Amino acid sequence: MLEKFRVENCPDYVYYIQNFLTVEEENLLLKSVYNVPQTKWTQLSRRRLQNWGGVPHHNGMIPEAIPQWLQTWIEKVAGFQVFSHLPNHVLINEYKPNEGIMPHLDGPLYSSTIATINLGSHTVLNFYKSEKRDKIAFSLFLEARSLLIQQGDMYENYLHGIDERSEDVIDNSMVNVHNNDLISQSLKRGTRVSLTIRHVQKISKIKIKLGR
Ligand SMILES: O=C(O)CCC(=O)C(=O)O
Repeated sequence: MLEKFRVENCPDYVYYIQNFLTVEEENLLLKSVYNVPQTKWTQLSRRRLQNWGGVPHHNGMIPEAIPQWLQTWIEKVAGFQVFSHLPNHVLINEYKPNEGIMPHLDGPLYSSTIATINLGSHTVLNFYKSEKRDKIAFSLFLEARSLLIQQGDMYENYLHGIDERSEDVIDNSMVNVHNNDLISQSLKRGTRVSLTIRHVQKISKIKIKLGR
């Protein structure tokens, strides 16, 4: 089912689905993301985030109930049958223009499949070979309303990061761009919200219920 969305010219496996959400679904989801108590946000120096399902930890994540507005999207993505375990965690990141994330590996806290729902603005996700961290190996152009799925070699062996920029010039290093009209265009970034859906492998026995 996913094969037609497979991105070539990069390591196995990357799937990219444009317009995975409608504009209405995107607006509804953004409304839910911003309709949480301020205390749910963790402010970092170059972005802010929300953890849902618990806070992943090497000693085991203490699981928390995931609200229905997110569970619905977990189930839609899991419908592609790419996960060996149903995801139990969603990390929501918000990036303003000029914000980004340093190249990193997600590592063994998670099972090796990640799904990312992209809302609000495009961005460019850069990939680096673990042994050559100073040079971009290739990039992906992520449009608002798209879904990205990464697994296997991509997950295990390539760092990913987002440069702190206010605009991106589209070029051929972005291996999922097939529309030649986009090449050389300079696109201004808006506020982007990403939902990273994953399975945290180690769970603590303690349970916390929402609404208590
Ligand atoms: O926003 C994204 O797409 C990347 C997020 C990410 O790499 C992370 O939170 O570990």
